Amino acid sequence: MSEVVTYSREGKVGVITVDYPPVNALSHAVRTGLVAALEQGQKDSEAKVLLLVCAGRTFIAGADIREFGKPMQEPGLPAVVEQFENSDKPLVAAIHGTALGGGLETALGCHYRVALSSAKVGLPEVKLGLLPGAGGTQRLPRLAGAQKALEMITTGEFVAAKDALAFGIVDAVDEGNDVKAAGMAYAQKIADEGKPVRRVRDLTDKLAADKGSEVFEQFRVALEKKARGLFSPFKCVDAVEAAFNLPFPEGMKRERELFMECMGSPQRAGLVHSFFAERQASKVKGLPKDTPVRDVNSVGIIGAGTMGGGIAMNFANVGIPVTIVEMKQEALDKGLGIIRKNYENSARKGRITQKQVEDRMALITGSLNYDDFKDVDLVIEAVFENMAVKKEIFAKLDSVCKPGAILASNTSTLDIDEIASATKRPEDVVGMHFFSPANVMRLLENVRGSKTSDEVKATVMAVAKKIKKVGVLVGNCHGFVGNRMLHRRGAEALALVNEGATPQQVDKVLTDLGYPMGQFAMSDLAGIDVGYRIREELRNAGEKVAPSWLDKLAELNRFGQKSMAGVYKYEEGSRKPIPDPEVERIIEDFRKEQGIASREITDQEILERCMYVMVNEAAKILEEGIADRALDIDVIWIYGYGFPAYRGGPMFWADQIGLDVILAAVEKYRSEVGTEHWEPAPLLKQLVAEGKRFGDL
Ligand code: 3H9
Repeated sequence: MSEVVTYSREGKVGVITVDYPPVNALSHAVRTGLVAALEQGQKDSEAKVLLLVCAGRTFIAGADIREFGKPMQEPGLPAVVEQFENSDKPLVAAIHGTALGGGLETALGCHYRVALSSAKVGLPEVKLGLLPGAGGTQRLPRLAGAQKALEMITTGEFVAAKDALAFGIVDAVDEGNDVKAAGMAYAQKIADEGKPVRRVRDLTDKLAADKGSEVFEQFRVALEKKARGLFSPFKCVDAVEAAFNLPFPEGMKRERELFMECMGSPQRAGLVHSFFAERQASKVKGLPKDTPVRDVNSVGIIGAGTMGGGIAMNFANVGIPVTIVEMKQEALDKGLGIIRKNYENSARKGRITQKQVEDRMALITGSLNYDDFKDVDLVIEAVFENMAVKKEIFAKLDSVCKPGAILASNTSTLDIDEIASATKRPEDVVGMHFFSPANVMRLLENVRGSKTSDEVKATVMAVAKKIKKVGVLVGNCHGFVGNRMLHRRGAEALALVNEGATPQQVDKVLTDLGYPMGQFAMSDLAGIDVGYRIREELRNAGEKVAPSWLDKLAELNRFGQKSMAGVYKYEEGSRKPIPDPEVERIIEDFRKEQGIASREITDQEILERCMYVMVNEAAKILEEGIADRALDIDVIWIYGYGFPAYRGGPMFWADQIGLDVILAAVEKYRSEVGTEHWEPAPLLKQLVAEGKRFGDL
């Protein structure tokens, strides 16, 4: 008998229990165990009804993702589910936690389903570049109809138990919290009432109702917009449609073909890498699992600007009280007003209730006095990027905050050690770099200073999880990981335009790669004036900063989206960048002024220069230990800058291109472009010499 799946009998009920932590994934051992336990149940003459239930925190959460990309070992999941459905004895699935992917498909192979009210069900395969491949696309529509099945399968979103009941996916919801008891009670009822087997594959009424419906075409059209560049969502629609057009066995064959197409796609590999990278990033190299974590039950924020306000919302959203300190009442009122407006917008869109708006606002207190930080567990400074100002703030915090309070800076570039030097407790100082808009973007780049204690590092990583962010711990250098790489890409994008490309050509190459926006559209969003001010400050301080056509835009008050004109122009109420001939003229004049002869630039050159320069910089970042692993860099780019998860992050992408190809191009651009940042990273050279990839590090 398998150790991970057991069979036992209680009265008339034969109980099949899966116990395979952490999430009862359908590994080979579980699949084999399920078949063996089912056979035992069939043979057990005392068992009138069979119950499938899981131990631990959840029902089966899906196929074992770790087995993807390896040769499949029999029995495959579709065959296991088929055997369950073929059972002559009624089979009940009792669901708690999450029944996901192959887990829900296994439950759909059972004849009845009961779920705890706290449970959720879903077919999230699409998020891994797949489609449900064990009958989910054929069985779910037979229970829930075309619209619901398409919604669930193309988005991968989970559905709460009570909604699953309304959609016909489960037959009963149990309000208790003991899944075994709920399953036993339901199975007993089936036995007592002598209910027959009820195979989902034989249900036809929902199929008849939706056959030939326009809903499939509508989904395809909507996906063109929503799932730009993605492969599997369209295959999901094809597979669900097959349920309506083909008899069940042929529908299953069609599902299999489409599933295998997805399985072989590079997008599947990228998305599975992203899934594991995200989870791996939370396990910091060199930080023991049992590192003590400090309690963070109250937070202080300095600055009620866009960043400070967004950061405050993250804490209020999870019930943690926040005190925001500003210099002037007017700025404080404005900031609090914006937070309220953001919450009310969410309420209008139905994402939260009006009561939640009030509850969250009640957790946020404004103040003009640093003394109000004296009891808080964590303070996050979110004022503008100026070292002198930050040092002054940290010195004040040092004198006000209680011992053990964590003092964090949201700086996006500045030296954490220098900031920490303004205090007598550098071990409590850390960077917590949120990404704009801070209440939306999932990345939290936590920056360790040279003296930051392990306890503080572990705590800020735990805080990330608590506020539902993806935390990555990185080292201290100018721009840390994300902005240091972005800076290289920005310089290269600018150089490409100087040499003859148009901003829209550069941006299109980046959006074609899958970024939500290009470099110049991003500058317009961030504000052209921001970079201009920084360059001017440097120039005033006597540093040599090359002139740029972006300076000319700023001098013409073309600040970007906020002034309806920047690198692009914008129409009232729209964020869509529109190329502007006026800007082309400004660029052309700039080239003449600088004596630059414009040349034709290919999209391939743009792609290589914008991406390879980042990869080369990332190799230096790894070498310097600023990032611990290539996967940390991937996670930063996916969650902080919208790098397409289906390409697995820039490092995974680079591994697919081939590091030898990238090194050759880096060497070529070093001689052609000549700037210092094209100097090949020694680590890149070493990996190429050893025939290795970033993934091997
Ligand atoms: C599928 O089913 C295909 C079929 O249609 C067809 C087959 C033919 N496999 O997220 P957490 C690990 S595709 C292996 O931190 P949470 C995870 O790596 C699959 N491992 O916890 C982590 O390990 P570690 C469809 C898995 O409570 C640990 O479990 N299913 C799997 O925040 C805890 O995970 C999905 O896509 C897996 N399937 O969230 C579900 N799932 O501790 C994917 C998790 O070593 N999973 N692990 O880092 C999830 O959405 C979340 O993990 C879940 C729990 C909601 C279950």
